[in-house]
Amino acid sequence: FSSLKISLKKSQCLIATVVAVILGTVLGVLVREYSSLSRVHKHYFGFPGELLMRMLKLIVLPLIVSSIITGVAALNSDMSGRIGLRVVIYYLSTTVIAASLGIILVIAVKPGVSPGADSTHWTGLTADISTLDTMLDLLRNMIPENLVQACFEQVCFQGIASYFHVSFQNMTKEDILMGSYSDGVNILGLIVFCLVFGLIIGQMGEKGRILVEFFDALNEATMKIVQIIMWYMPFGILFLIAARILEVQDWGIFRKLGIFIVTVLSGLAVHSTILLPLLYVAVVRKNPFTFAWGMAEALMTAFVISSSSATLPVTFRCAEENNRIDKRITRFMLPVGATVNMDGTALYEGVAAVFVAQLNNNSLDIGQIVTISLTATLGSIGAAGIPSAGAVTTVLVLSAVGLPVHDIPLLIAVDWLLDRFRTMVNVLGDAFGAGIVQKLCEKELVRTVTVRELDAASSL
Ligand code: DAS
Repeated sequence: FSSLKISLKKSQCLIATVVAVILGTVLGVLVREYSSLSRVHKHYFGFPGELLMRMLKLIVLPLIVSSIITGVAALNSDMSGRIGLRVVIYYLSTTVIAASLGIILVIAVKPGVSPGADSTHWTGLTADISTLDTMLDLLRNMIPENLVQACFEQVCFQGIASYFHVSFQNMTKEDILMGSYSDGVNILGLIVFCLVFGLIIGQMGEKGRILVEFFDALNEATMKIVQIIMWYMPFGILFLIAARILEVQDWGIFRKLGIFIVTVLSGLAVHSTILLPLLYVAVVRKNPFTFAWGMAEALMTAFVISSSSATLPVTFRCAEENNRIDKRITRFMLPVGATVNMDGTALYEGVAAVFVAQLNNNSLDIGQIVTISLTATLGSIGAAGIPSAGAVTTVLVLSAVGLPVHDIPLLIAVDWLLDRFRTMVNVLGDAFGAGIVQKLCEKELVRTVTVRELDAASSL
């Protein structure tokens, strides 16, 4: 019933978002074609959308910090280290594969490149000095000197600066590589810190409990704020789209957006119908499509409500009743997976970042491509299992490589559709993961049962 209630609420959100995109488009075209408004007045159209972008940027940091720490701290709660290690290896490997697949596809398809334009959008594997600096910068920024200053002053400021005052084109490549680019990458330091911090407090037992509960509460409060932002989103989107249409110099943007959607959906299809099933067959030696069919109800729920977390009750039931997965695996993996294992989101963020670079004629070197795949992976870990979380953390990926965020409204305009498919793939990845880890940990599970039975017997 709770999923149904959320479905109805989600449908209201969905309808409002689609109506906002349509109205924003109509408003933008009408003002652009038939009004004598001056450029200054047209600029005010963007103000409600500007507020939405500031809200999204504001919520990125608390969302990532609380989501990662809460999700990772649970990794050590009641599962042996060996099982937890396999879970982490599965989560990270499938998410990196998804992000890499998305980047390969978007570089091949080039949805953001105008016809006939120079399509060499990345400088290939030449490890010149700037690429080496980029890689060193990447490692250096994983250990920021001052966490608070590194994130609030540079990531937020950098994002807002590039959105509102310093347009991307005005920056020189040196700025991007050595200045704002390296500033933007500091978010990686925050995410790495949260991963380590979450693992440590998860192992501290009673002493760490107060911290785990604090970040759990922070995560819940943050998700409630995101829900509020989601209700404002249609209003903000309407004016964002209208303002973006007023700025559009090249109507080919809609053709590019269409190709972007096809690129994302193709990547999600390849990942969910080829890569994940192959991994499942390789380990479990059973028919992956029978397994996926057993998850059908959860996948449909995920499509309708666009939230991995809200789908959890259905995911549990499908995994345990239809696919016979051990409760000790599902109770641990599915809630954590819904928070930190998001293959669909990682793939989307990789595609979206390169798409924005193509739209702005920005050439990416191998260091920035690696940064995008890494940040898309880490950003998906930080995205919560709620509607449009992936759109929020895409801001993070763009900031990490110094890309402008003024194209986010275009991505948000189609997010109501892409989010559904991303969420389906996220839920499917979590379910396949539970099946695979169960197979890999058969011995531990049997041994745990035996030990538990022995304890029970001896206590009689
Ligand atoms: N809607 C998110 C989820 O619940 C996915 C996303 O926004 O990318 O998994």
